[in-house]
Amino acid sequence: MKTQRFIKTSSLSLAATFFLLTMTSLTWGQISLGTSPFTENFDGVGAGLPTGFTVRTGATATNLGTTATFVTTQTTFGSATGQFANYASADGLTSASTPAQQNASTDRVIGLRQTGTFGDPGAAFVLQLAKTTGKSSFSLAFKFQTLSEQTRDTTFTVDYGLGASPTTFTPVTTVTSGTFGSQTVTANFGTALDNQSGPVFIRIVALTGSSGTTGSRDTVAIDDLSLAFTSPTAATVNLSGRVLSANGRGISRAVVSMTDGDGNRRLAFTNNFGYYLFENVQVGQTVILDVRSKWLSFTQPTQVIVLTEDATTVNFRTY
Ligand SMILES: [Ca+2]
Ligand SMILES: [Ca+2]
Repeated sequence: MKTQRFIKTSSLSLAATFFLLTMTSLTWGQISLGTSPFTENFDGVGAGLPTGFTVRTGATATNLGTTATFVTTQTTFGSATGQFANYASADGLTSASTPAQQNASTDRVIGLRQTGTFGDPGAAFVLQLAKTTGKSSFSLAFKFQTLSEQTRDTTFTVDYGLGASPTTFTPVTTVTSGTFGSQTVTANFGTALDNQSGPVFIRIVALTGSSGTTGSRDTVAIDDLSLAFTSPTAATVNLSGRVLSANGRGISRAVVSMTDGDGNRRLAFTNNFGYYLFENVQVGQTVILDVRSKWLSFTQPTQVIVLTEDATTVNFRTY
């Protein structure tokens, strides 16, 4: 059995508008993925963290951690205050760049300075995806930067947890702070994040304490994050039918036009038996079919079809 749905065209109702607004508010604070890749350069962190990003302390392998304050004030590499803050990116600067040069940089990052009482261990940069339905093969790339090299080093783990409040996190790769500058980190999630109907958390987290027993911790940061994934290419279907006289005879050389969801129009002529055919029409969209003739009038000259599979009997009849 074919499934064709004929829908009435009507203006968006108040109820539908309210529903859409509600849907938007449900995903507030999470990243709603569009096309791949999702990217974030953090250059706007002077106004706050981007949607879907949090900074946390108290994170462990079984605990997401508690949301920490992000300091939006421009902070310099040498600041010894334990906090997450808005720093200049290492890109284009050196460890000797002055505070004025750092503050002049529009290339910003989410930075972290750990101390004995702040985030060592347990500091985490966290991004939250609303869902990954229909998406697969996730891989993450970002710049891990050391902005101030101190005696101790900290190893950060890239891990992920699934669901609204995950208590299990799976490590994927690690990176350790070092000399001033950027390291590019890539994390391939395989199929682990595919097609999740609920939230997905990805963390860059200090699960273990910094190395060494004396001295300060490095100031580190993340920049230029990119999350790539694949979306299935939409399947196509064929749309066909006949143009018939009132007594059921096929009408040849009738013109049927199809307007797709993007407003593109295609034309097809009926053959000697009244059959027309549109091939390779993207499934899942609503199309409008029109039949026109100078000499004939039709009972239903316009039909609106929601394409879910091949449609083979979209017929038109004359009076
Ligand atoms: Ca940046
Ligand atoms: Ca160090």
